[in-house]
Amino acid sequence: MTTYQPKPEHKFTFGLWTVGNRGRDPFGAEVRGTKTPAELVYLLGEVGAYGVNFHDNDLIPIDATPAEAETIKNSFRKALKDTGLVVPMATTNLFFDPIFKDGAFTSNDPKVRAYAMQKTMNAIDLGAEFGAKIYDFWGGREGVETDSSKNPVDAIKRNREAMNFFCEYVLDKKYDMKIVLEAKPNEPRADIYNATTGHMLAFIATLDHPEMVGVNPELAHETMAGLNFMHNVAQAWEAGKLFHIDLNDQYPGRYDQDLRFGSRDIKAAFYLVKFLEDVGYDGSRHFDAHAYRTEDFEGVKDFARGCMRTYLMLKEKASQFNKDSEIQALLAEINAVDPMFASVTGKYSAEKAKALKAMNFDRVKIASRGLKYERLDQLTIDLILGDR
Ligand code: GCO
Ligand code: MN
Ligand code: MN
Repeated sequence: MTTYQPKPEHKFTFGLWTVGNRGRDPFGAEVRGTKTPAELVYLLGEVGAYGVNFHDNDLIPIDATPAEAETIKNSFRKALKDTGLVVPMATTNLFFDPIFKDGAFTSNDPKVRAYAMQKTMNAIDLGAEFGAKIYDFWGGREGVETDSSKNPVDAIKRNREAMNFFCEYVLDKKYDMKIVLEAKPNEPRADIYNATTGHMLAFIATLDHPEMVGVNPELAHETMAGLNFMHNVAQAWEAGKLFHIDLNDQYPGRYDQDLRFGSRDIKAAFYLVKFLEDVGYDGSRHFDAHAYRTEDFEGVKDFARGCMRTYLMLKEKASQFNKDSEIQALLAEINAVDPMFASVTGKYSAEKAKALKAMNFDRVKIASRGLKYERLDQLTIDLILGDR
């Protein structure tokens, strides 16, 4: 246990809604009691987390009076001070209250859209008050059950108008804050707009302040859509848009499971951690998951510790992979550079095109070479399972 001790530099964060999750599901009631935000901060301090994130209403109930809100904020602030935890990210709950049953910014009702804007501005203020530098938008209700009800182009335009409005609001208020967009294909709506991280990247390019907006890819969400999460993260990173990440685990083709990080597909988790560590991603590693419904609050701590421990074990495996001479020799062979082709590829020129067209390729001979990926993959498995 001691070797894989989480430290602030690892930037492990949890949401109040994750460790505070009471285990309710569509078929059963809560199995755990309620803890106050301050109590959850102490719990996170005990397990060694770096930060805590919240939705406006995780901290302050939607119908709290200003005086009640002050009292809650004061005990939360004290808990942060006592534990040294920080608040790197905040977000708005735009899905729980019945008013959002047909969406928030994409609702067909202008009153609902205006209320969602007002609620979000107040929530941005609350996030800024606690030092959040990342503001997350997960549009869980921004979708439909029936396409008779809404034009998807209108939905895109409404979403865009809202995001442009909030960028200007953040600039106007001079908050040191970036916005992240979190995609999910479905659940709770039958279909959610901007269903994947790739959609979000394309959408961001159409905003008035694209430089202020990045993505918050979530492992479970992309896996629900049957996609390779690490590839999507890599594309976001390459585009300079990986500002945040939601880690958990998930079986493909199922409802949203929010399993403990690394508990389902350990190999996919390995490639993901290796990617994040190799490129030097320095944002939060946010675990957007929750403990099994079988657990009490001791089990919640086991869950939280497990997420971080698995991440750190995989981080060590990733560095072992990078130092493994047999694996590296294979990679060097696979990636060997041939100077003969370097001169005719790359950026286009008429001369290169001419030279390339004149070349002779022994197609059959080139294709007959075995690539040793079976050996490479088994070495990776050996390493993950501890036999290297
Ligand atoms: C989900 C989402 C949420 C968001 C959270 C922050 O599937 O429920 O992942 O947990 O991340 O609401 O916006
Ligand atoms: Mn999720
Ligand atoms: Mn999430």
